[in-house]
Amino acid sequence: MNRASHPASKRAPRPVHKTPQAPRRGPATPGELALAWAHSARFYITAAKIDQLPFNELPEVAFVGRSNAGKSTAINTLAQQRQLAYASKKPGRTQHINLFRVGSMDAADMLWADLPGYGYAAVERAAKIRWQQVMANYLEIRRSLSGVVQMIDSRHGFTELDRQLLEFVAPRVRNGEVKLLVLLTKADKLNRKESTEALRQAQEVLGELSTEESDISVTLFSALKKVGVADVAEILKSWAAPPELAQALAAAHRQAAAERDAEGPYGDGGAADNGDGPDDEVSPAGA
Ligand SMILES: Nc1nc2c(ncn2[C@@H]2O[C@H](COP(=O)(O)OP(=O)(O)O)[C@@H](O)[C@H]2O)c(=O)[nH]1
Ligand SMILES: [Mg+2]
Repeated sequence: MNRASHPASKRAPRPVHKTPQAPRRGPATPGELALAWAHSARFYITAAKIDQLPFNELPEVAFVGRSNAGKSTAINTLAQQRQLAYASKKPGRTQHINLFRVGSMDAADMLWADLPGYGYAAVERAAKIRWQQVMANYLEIRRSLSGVVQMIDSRHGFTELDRQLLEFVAPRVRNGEVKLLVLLTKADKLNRKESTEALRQAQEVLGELSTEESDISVTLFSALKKVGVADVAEILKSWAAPPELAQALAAAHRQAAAERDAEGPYGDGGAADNGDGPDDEVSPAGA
């Protein structure tokens, strides 16, 4: 700003003009509530192997997708946090399963699991196969898995790898044990006609998994233009544990931790809990 032409700037600063906030009209919408819920997502634990995942009785939702499909961006956008899922492009750093807790601070009602992206061109074959095995194991046998969110680049549709991944969970999607939500990402890059066609093609692929019991949905999604974000948050929130269950599990969890602490450093439990880290017992994925 040019001072000379604004003598007013020499006087006491004037209050910054702000557009008055529109008065709130009534209670929050379901979409707003769901976004507030998703915003509570916080980092919980990272596991390099499936048997390092904690035993979990909460519904667990796995985010999967080909590398570069927009998975990290989608998670960050849903949680309205800039860096919840690390958008690292380095394959070596992303080959972990990261768990997040979602829901109220004292009683989470869901876990999100960010699974390694698949289909990196740069990864050597042996590493690729190993990680496909980890994903297959997780998707096939993780008991707490109650939903899968699969990110598919809307411009490319389902690739062979995307279909292979779906095969791992297909039995449990068909019998309704695992719900499936497909996000057609980067939808801002499609025009109306292309969007319709992308949806149609996805529905055709997913039709093969559809049964009386299955719960499968697909939506266009754009982190950039905020398309589908609130809808996705609403769907995920509807998969969360009911409050009574979440509170009962949290209470049981606190009690178990207190009992372990009471045992002291020489008890069966070994070292006393230092309090900075998850205190869940570690057990195989199928437990
Ligand atoms: N135009 C557009 N680009 C996106 C969107 N979401 C992600 N991207 C871009 O796609 C690339 C891959 O995204 P990223 O979240 O890292 O993918 P990931 O490998 O699946 O985790 C990045 O360059 C993002 O900026 C979107 O909604 N619209
Ligand atoms: Mg990523």
